[in-house]
Amino acid sequence: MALKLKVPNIACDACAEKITDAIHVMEPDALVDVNVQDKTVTVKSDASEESIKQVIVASGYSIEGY
Ligand SMILES: [Cu+2]
Repeated sequence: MALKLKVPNIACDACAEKITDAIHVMEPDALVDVNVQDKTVTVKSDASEESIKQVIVASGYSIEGY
């Protein structure tokens, strides 16, 4: 499943790294692409959409429309 999320409070590469690491703790095989410019997170994994969103929120970020 590929999921593209808008995460408005991504500000820099450290944010991208933090989100990527958090997702990988839950789902080591997930393909995570964070675009700092566009403030988007694209995730390809077998994890549910809900669980990925929860990991991002638990890391201190907000998801548009969630
Ligand atoms: Cu940052």
